[in-house]
Order: sequence, then structure tokens, then C-alpha cells
Amino acid sequence: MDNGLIFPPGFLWGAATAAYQIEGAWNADGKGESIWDRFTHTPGKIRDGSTGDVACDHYHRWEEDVGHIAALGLRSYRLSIAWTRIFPDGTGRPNQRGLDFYRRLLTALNARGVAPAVTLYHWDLPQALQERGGWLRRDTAYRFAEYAATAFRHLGREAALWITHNEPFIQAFYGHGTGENAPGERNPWAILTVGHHLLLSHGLAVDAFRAEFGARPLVPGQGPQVGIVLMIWPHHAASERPEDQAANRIADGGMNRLFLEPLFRGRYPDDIMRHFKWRGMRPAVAPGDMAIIGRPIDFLGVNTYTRLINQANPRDLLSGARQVTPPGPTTAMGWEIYPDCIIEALNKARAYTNLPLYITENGAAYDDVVGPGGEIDDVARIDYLRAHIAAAHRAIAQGIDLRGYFVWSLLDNFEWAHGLSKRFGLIHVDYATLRRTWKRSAYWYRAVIARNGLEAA
Ligand code: IFM
Repeated sequence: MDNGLIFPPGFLWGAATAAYQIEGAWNADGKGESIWDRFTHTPGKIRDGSTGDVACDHYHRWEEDVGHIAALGLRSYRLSIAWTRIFPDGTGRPNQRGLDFYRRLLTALNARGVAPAVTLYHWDLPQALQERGGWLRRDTAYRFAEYAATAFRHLGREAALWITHNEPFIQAFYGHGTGENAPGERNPWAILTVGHHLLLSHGLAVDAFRAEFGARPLVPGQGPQVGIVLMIWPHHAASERPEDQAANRIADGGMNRLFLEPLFRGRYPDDIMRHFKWRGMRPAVAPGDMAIIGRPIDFLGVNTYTRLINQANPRDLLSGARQVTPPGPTTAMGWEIYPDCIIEALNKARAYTNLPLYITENGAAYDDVVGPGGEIDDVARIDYLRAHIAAAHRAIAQGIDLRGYFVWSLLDNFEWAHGLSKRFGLIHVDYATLRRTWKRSAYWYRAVIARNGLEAA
């Protein structure tokens, strides 16, 4: 009998969000300004002119949202802490009201049997630290470690998984190279230094975690664990031509190996260093930094949505590549629907580490239509999720130690430079009324979780 694709017992089914994308309340209860507050308040930065000032207003509606999380049956919920709620200026004395907010939220999740996975940094640096040099300045890594230590001390036992950083690639390349993200710097020479300081701050935060919870990695379920989330998107060369192959290697190296190698092999990839050195860039590595960056962690989170197909483009200063239009259908982000991204990304991670892996983000934006009765029949999102979850099942069957899968996202939310125009949620948010409505994909995902897998085809 075909029982469908059933996952191992205890598989962690989740959904993910991030503070700036959902919370709103950008200056409530002593919260300081972050680089995303400043960026979205600067005209012309966000395509639809929106900001995260209100977003989903989760800060005020968190109890309702915890109700949705519990009703979906999520085993885990991934959220991020806004650094500026805890340290409005990035450093100094913690803001008790910020700590109280997250304590209430985490306590409520645990009370409903939902294991929190908490990211410390999902790109919202305190503006005050940006004004002192931001991630270009080494000191910021130490301020991050202080913030991490405070979070671990006050909230540490409330989370199952602690994630130091989300996708340092995006902060480095989009925040400082293309300028599409906050702080909006267009300074390619900054990229490697920013990336290095992000990784250094990760290692310092791991030290703070061990100082709080003991030197030995904890056993799952017996206390919090610490790791990092990387964006790992497979890269394919557009052709067999040596130029395309070389461009593809560098593009892959900039996104993936630039972070995997220092974390797991104690060095930066030679070819990427050569590539950027030729362009005058070099990270400011001090003696001992690589050992800090390589501190043992307990798991690795992988965010993957699609693949990229690269063609040589000598005019691109950063990667020397341009991405070609994918052959297959795409989501509303223009991202190809390519379910094998799950297997390829996990295999790429596994080439570096045998740690337990989580898909910490996967999902799809579509131009959802609200029907006359208020229903949202997002079959395309269901198809996307089904195909990617099936790929996750294949990965496990191939021996990959995949422990969980998180849909991006629980709610429609603020999609960075796209503003409120791209909807990734299982739950629709009407931004005029802030009303939440389950899409058909939410009901479908609830059934997947209840079944611990996919129904037979
Ligand atoms: O919305 C983002 C998220 O913040 C980080 N990973 C990719 C998502 C979709 O673009």
C-alpha cells in the first residue's frame, strides 16, 4: 500500500518570519531606529513606497498570531529578535520592555507546544551602530556578541534553536555591494570586510552561548542549541563554455563557499580571495579570527528557494556573471520553480559538514487573489510546497540528516526592497485592516504536519 511520503518521527515542521518584516511598531516601547527603519523612510528605496512601520502589526497582534501558529499545528516557529528592541542604540543598558515582549511571545509558544527557533540578526542593525561604521567596523562584532549574550541570559532557555545570523551573504552583498538593501551602501570594496565581521560576530556569539549554557553541545530536546542560517542556492553554468563555467564558479563561491569554507574549513576560498583581490578587495582578518569563526556549532540552517544559472559577464564587477532567464516556470519573484534546489543545497552543505541540517526557509510568492467569499485558493503555492517537501523527503532517503523544514512565511509580510507587494504567506494579511485569513495552502500544510508527510500521489 502506498502510504505517501512520511517523514522521520520528530521531524520539525515549521514556518518562519523575521522581526522587521512582520512586527511594525517601529518605535514603540523604547525601540531604537534600525538601518531598515532609516532605509524605508528614505524616499525611493522601496519599490512600492511602503515601510515596515506597521507591516503585519505583529507586535500588537502576537497573541492572535500564536493562535494561528498553534492551530496550524506547527512544531516550531522561527522568528527573529529586533536588536533595537533590546538595545535601542545597539549597546549599553538593555530595554526591559523589549525583553518582556520576546519573553511573553516565547513563553506563549512553548505553552502551546511550539518550539521557538530564534534568529538574533535578520539584517536590522541599530542605526546608531551604523553611524559608527556598521559592519565595516570590527567593533560591531563585539557589540553583537554583547547583544547575543544578553538574549541568551534573559531568553536562552525559551528557544530550542538559536540562530546567530540569517543569510550573511545578503547583508554583505545587497546591503553593501548593490545597495538594494539597508544600509544601501554601494561599495563593493566593503563586501568582504562586512562578511568577515558578520562571521566573526557569529563566532563570538557562539562563545557567548557556550559561556551561558556550558561548553559541550547539548542533546536535541535537552536544551537550546546554536547554529547559523546560510542562503544556499545551487548555481549552474549556462553552458559548457569555459567562460561560463568560470563565472559560475565565482558566483557560487561568492554566495555559498565564501561562508561555508570559513565556518567549516577555517579559511576563505582561495579562488574567491584571488577574484576579489584582483578587484582590490580583501577582508581585514586579524590573527585568531578564523578559529573564532570556526567554533563548533550544533546545526546548520539552509535557506533555499531556486537555482541560479550563470553566464560570463566581464562587466559585472562582483561575480563576473549575469543570470540567464530560467527555462521553467517562475514564482512572482521571477524565481524558477526548481524543487531539486532542496537536494542540491543540502548536498552542498553536506560537503562541508555532517551537522544536523534544517531547511530554515523555503516557499513562494504569488499574486494571490482573494475570492468573492474571502477565500484564497493558492494552488500554485501548494504545488510549489508539495514538490519541495517531496524533494526534502528524497534528501532524507539519500542519507542527509535533515531535521526540519520551515515554510517562508507564516504571514504575508514586508518583502524588503519589494515592500508589501510580494506575498509569501500561508496566511493572507489585508494591510488595510490587518485581518489574517488562512489561504488554502495553510489548510494543506496543517494536514501535512498532522500526517507527518505528504499524501500518496
Ligand atoms: O523574505 C526573505 C527573508 O527575509 C530572507 N530569505 C528570503 C526571503 C524571501 O525573499
